[in-house]
Amino acid sequence: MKGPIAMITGATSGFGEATAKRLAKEGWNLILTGRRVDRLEKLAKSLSKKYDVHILTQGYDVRIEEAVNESVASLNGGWEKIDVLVNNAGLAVGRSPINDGDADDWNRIIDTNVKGLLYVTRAVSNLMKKRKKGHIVNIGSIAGKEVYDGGNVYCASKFAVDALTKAMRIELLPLGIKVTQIAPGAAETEFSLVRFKDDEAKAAAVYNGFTPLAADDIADTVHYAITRPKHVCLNDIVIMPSAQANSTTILRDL
Ligand code: NDP
Ligand code: 8X3
Repeated sequence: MKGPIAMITGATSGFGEATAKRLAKEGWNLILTGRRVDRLEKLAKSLSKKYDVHILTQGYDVRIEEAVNESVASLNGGWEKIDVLVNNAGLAVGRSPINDGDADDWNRIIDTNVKGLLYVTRAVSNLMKKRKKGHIVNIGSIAGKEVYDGGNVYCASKFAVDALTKAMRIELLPLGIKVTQIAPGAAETEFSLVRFKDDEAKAAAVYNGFTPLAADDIADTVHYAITRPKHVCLNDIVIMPSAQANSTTILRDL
């Protein structure tokens, strides 16, 4: 296989899908993961037809520790030589205040955004350790920098990603692994549809009256971060729509 290898979690939609498209265009071979296998296969087929790269798909739920371990352990024939891991799979579910919170929503958020990221990171960093090189990019959020009303558990999960990124940077340093966090503000993907449980009107209202980030903006940022020289690591990138000053301040033209 010529060209580097990137593994992207959550490549069926949004940032993950856009990053897959961007990296394939730049000559990266890709391991694409997510639960919706039909989407993974369709994407893999179209990218390998369009570009001279190899694409491997692995359908699993990052919340299932054994599934993550088995999928990563099954990589062979060169696929185990992962250069870049993009820990992107994640979600928010609900916007209720804590006193009205649904424990199922809380579990989905924490199990995916925190524990899933840990399972994938442990498995892949041990592959990178063997080659004494690698780069892990964690997709955090502005929600992991500032708390907002109704953000509670999602914010806590992204604050955890922020803390884990810092911990990884210390602990994976001797293994030759660089660690970057990209923390975006509002971006129009399937994120709000998932958060509002398929309520399209509520999801669309999030982006009313301003231009949010697009998934391609994040793909561009991932590509920039992973193509810096060996001696340079971008530790933490906060990327916002120009109309958004912080978690709660958005200039809307309504
Ligand atoms: P999307 O909903 O469009 O994409 C989320 C991706 O995560 C999908 O590919 C989905 O795949 C995957 N995913 C979710 N749960 C699981 C799971 N249990 N196992 C495996 N894969 C899973 O949203 P975004 O692209 O916007 O979100 C990507 C990341 O960016 C998330 O971590 C999100 O928190 C973060 N983020 C989003 C922002 C935004 O405003 N959009 C801003 C800041 C950060 P599938 O359902 O097929 O499993
Ligand atoms: C997603 C952005 O502001 O909806 O991480 O939490 S926000």
